[in-house]
Amino acid sequence: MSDASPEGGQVEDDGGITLWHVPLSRSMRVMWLLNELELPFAVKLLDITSKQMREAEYAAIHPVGRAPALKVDGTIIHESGAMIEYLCETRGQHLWRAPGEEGRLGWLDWLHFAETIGQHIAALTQSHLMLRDPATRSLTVMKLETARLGRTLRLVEQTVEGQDWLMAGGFSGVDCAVGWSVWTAGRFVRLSEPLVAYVARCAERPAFRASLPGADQPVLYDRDFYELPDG
Ligand SMILES: N[C@@H](CCC(=O)N[C@@H](CS)C(=O)NCC(=O)O)C(=O)O
Repeated sequence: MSDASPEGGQVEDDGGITLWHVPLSRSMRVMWLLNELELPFAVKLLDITSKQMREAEYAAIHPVGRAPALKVDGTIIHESGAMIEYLCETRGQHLWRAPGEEGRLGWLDWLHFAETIGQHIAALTQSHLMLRDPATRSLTVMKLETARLGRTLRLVEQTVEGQDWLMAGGFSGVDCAVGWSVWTAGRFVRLSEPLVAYVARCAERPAFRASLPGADQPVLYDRDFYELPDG
């Protein structure tokens, strides 16, 4: 489905879809949805552990140096939630809730709630992975962010206790957004039983599996679980 290329960089507008992607990061949300929709797309792999995302070539795509970036319909966009909404709106209406349609407000709420979870994941990723010298980490902040991440998951938990997917009507685009967040949160907090079951349902989907990194790809996370340091 995807045409993976090892480096980020400017692409000509050939009318196709291109995803700039850090394997396992938020860009996986978008890759998962593209795979659910069986859309052809090109992938530009980025290595978050190198300086690549700060260099001029990628700055031409994403001046802030983050992932994902998506070129679609001749425009490059920079927010995974916007990518999910636009792809559903233009190419996957069965996974969307259009304005005026039943469930619209709930769908929109979940799409953005994915980032409420995501901000705590980002803080913990920074502490556990990016700050390599333990002396630069704050245990207080790490504990606080872990507790706050766990708390955000309660909203998902109380929903997926009673139904398989976030929307009562079945799997939709917001499961790609929130599902990635819950799956990744599980690297930092112990997930409750309903959340483990929800993540397992997500991970069983062929499109999810097709979005996992290949063996040789640089990945954001190299452990299944990051314990809080003692103290
Ligand atoms: N809200 C943005 C967040 C993008 C973002 O911060 N992505 C992370 C990877 S998950 C990143 O690029 N981090 C690199 C950095 O912060 O320098 C989205 O969902 O697209």
